[in-house]
Amino acid sequence: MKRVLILGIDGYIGYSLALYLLKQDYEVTGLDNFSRRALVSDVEGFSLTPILPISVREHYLRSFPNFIDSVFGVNLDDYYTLDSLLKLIKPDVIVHLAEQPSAPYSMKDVRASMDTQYRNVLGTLSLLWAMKKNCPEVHLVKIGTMGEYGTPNCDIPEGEIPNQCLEDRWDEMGAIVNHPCPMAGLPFPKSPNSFYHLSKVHDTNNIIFACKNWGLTSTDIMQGVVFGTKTDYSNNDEQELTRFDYDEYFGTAINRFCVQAIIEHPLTVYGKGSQTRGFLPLKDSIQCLQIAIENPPKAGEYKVLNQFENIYSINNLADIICAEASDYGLHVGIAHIPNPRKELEHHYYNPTHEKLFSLGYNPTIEIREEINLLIQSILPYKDRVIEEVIMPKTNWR
Ligand code: USQ
Repeated sequence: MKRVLILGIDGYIGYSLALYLLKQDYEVTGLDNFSRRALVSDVEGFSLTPILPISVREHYLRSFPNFIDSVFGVNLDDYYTLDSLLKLIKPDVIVHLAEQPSAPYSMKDVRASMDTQYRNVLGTLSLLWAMKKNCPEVHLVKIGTMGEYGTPNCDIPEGEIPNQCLEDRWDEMGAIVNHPCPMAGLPFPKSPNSFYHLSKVHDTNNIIFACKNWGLTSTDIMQGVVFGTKTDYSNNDEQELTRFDYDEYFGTAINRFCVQAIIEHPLTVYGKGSQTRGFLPLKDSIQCLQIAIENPPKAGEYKVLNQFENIYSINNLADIICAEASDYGLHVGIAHIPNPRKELEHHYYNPTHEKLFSLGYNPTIEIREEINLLIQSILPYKDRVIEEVIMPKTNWR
């Protein structure tokens, strides 16, 4: 089984992925600096699900015989620690989830936007140098975002840029003699809407450069908005609960709406609500990450996968959530509030997402059922909701 290093193992997706892989006999090592816990508490948010202290989580992870090690309290820009870790662990795959994940947080103020770009761009750069030195052959699975593309008035492609470091591409003086022809559409012009999404574009450019110049190999996953609490291998034990944020900064649309629904708070649809995005349940996100781990690109190649189940408008989702909440006797309304973000509300949106399907992605088609189960799974935590963090306060304009 593969040896996987998960950067960001304490996060929403990182912890779920770790348990999922451990239950399938992968060898897992994790790194985390607990920044997600710290940032959420900085904005006075709170995970709806009671997540355990890190010492207890670590103890649980170590109860799996295939959990190799954890490196906690370390930032990715700590190049020397990363260097020693890669030397020691010798992973087959590195899944990089160790970034500041919130677009609204990155638009909060100068400190938050600098913090976002510092952590994300420089952390990833430090990782690329450490990989070049210690393990240039390792497959880097990097979580990017569909938001890198923005909402352009044209179709959004997937594809790969082939290895550009092969010997026959260069003459003895180092000049390019045989330029590979990237698949049409890549690199694709990006038009992101926040400093967070921009940080991911900067990451992408740095990764493409590292593949082109040093022959690193990477799958860059452009992921849609994730929702839900469980994977196919989750049980109901408290040690297995992943975090579930619903505040303005770290909660995402469906998760926020479901928390609002369980306290019968009107759903906070921003603006007209016709903005459209790609969404996928947490269990699909984890399934797709495993597919990415098991299907590396060719050595030296940079590959893009657009990872989402389907596209939905915010209005569409709000209607589904109101209807599903009524199954639990909840009466939920919809409040169109002034959009705090600067984003197109009516727009063309047609991203390709065929590659994961062709590699065996078996999607959760029934979004209504999934949302129904999500509401059911968070209802027991209703009394933990802090209402004050629901309404948005950050104006992106
Ligand atoms: N929205 C509302 N009401 C809310 C929250 C959000 O109408 O209470 C709308 C927003 O205006 C936006 C859409 O929902 O049009 C999505 O917003 P979001 O907060 O769910 O997601 P976003 O800020 O785009 O970012 C999230 C994650 C990020 C990930 C990204 C995937 O925080 O880590 O990269 O989803 S994507 O959006 O596809 O780029």
